[in-house]
Amino acid sequence: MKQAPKHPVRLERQGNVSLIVIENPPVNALGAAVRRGIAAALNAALSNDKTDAVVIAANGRTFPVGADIREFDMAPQQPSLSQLCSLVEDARKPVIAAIQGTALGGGLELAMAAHYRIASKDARMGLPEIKLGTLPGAGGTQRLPRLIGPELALDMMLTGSQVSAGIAAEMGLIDLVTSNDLRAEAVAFARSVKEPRPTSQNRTHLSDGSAYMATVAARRAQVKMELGADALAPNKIIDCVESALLLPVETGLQVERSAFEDCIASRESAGLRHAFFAERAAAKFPEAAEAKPEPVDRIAIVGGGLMGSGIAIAALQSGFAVTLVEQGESGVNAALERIGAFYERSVAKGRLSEAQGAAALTHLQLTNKLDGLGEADLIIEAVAEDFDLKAGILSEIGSLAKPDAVIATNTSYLDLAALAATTGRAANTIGLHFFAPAQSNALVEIGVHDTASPQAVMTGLGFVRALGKTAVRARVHAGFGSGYIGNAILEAYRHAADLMLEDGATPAQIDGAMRSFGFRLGPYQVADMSGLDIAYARRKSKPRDPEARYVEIADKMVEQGWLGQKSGRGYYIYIDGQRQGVPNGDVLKLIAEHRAKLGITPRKFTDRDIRDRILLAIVNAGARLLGEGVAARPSDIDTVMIHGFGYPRGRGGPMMDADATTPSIIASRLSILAPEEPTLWGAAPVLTMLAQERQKFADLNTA
Ligand code: 3H9
Repeated sequence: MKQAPKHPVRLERQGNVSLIVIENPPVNALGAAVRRGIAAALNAALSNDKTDAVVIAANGRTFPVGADIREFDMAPQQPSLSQLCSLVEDARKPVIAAIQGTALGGGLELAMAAHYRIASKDARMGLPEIKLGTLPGAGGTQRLPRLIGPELALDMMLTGSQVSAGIAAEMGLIDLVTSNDLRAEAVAFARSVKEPRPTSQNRTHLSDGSAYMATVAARRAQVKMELGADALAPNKIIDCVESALLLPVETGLQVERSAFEDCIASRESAGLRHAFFAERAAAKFPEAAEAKPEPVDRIAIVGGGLMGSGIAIAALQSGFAVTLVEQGESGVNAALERIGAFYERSVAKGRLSEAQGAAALTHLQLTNKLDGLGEADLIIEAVAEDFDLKAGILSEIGSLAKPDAVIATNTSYLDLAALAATTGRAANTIGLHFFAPAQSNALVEIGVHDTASPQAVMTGLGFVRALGKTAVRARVHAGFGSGYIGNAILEAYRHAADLMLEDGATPAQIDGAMRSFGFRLGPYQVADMSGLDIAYARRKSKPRDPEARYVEIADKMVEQGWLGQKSGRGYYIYIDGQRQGVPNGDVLKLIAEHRAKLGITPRKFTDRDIRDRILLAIVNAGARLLGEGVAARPSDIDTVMIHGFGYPRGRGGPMMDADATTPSIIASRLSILAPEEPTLWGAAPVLTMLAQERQKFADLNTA
């Protein structure tokens, strides 16, 4: 974020109304200088005899979106946001908040402390603190239930979701919604009100104490059941809302303050805040200094399999016109069926109206001819992972695309630079590595090879962001690892798991250990879901590392036709097409025979051993990617793992976890394991360097 301006708050006058105008781009976060500025301006306005009312407004795209999150780890500075809100509420002249954009967190709390609220028609508001592992700490838990009642207040705070100005007005949160000039309307409104109206004195929703307590009790039971009694922020939010009824407001604010501090001090909040900034750092590509994204309206996708269809759906959902090219009539029909099924499911589940589903499909053009490619601004090749096949298609795309079109390949492990060369316009060609299922997975790695132009890279980035997905830049150069960040880490993860499988653990035990760590699924559940044949084909197409221990269990399973969910049988058995499997006894037999053949006496791994080994493997692979320059920052690896693989967000990602353990302890644990399998456990040079220098991965992060 840019340096805060020196004077981020101005006091203006329009006749008998004083305007406190906040200007702290880009999002008017309420940092210390802003809080001091608002307090000083308020005092000045209140002591000015010519002022009868005060409007708090903001310049730029939005009313404040909250406290400045970066200050949470710093020493507190006066006035706190809570103190500032009390100052506003206690003002003896009416204070009106004029809201545009998104009033979030502390921004909405400031507005709730004002006596009246007026909002632009397209404004939105919410209290998203729970997404950062904390709660509204500037009076929000005390004022919101007073304004809209406990039920709706708990809904907003426990989900962190936003409501529109119109809905907020219906709830009683907003006094007036306007389509006219907000500032002028706020000044007129200020002139029309005579008295302050402190929110803390509003008892409308507190009068029926037993109904209030029944709501609180029901929510407490629900949170306990769904999230557990030790889910910190949700349970504390409920405690605070209960205090709003039971305690005088000053005491309620103290309860809230201490709950907020407990939450901020938690590991989970630190992880969630790290993840927030990591995502934003990942969006900063060095190419931005040299180029801007070109507009993309029409895209074409060549290959309508699972991946190509998923990309098409993601693009249609974001309003792009899509041409999808498949082979022959049967290919076209299969792709149409796949995409149609998605829209049918979405309509059936109420996510889309029938009209929306039908409208999206009107932007889809399915064809078995490549000649429509000439109109596309961006062409994505998404055919099977076979170099010759991809090279052939890419060279055709290169000859048909318009001169300034960007060409992308969805390859995940083939040589990106070599594929780019086949188009005859390597500079315009990049990698767009979507993760399955592409319609819903939030991550896309942008593959940048040596000769890719900044223009093409930035256009790819613009497209990914327009899909609402998180982009991470991967510097893909020949000869290094698997190319992309996600694949390299997944390989190390799976290798660590497979070694334990061969040496004594069971698939269910490994999966269970990783679920208890916070992954939604363990590695063997994921393998069953993705299809064992896909990884098999990849293994067979790649040269083997003669130094590495090769675990043949998965190959033997594929050779028996056990392909995972799609064949009803993999590491688990799926009875009657069910998604939840039961352990496959035949696999356990196969593993036992395999161990006996190799002369391996099975040994015990505790869940902790399993988690430790897998995390060590992930962190070491991450450190290697940093050394090779594939990943630019440790936080990019965290972002890939959270979005691409479901690493628990509250932990902030593996590199943040590694910092909590410290790189030197990680390096010494690796040195103990290294003799077992040097290719996996040999410490990456970056890790060794950090351990020697007593540094952390965070020291390598750049904004
Ligand atoms: C809170 O309020 C606690 C209080 O209850 C109690 C206090 C005592 N602080 O996302 P973008 C930066 S907790 C600091 O790319 P968009 C962001 O890092 C807070 N910085 O834009 C980025 O910087 P850079 C509750 C912030 O248009 C730049 O602004 N509020 C903050 O895609 C642009 O952000 C929230 O949790 C912040 N609060 O989305 C809201 N917010 O340019 C968090 C943003 O250097 N923010 N930045 O990369 C958001 O959800 C999105 O940023 C928002 C805009 C929707 C506002």
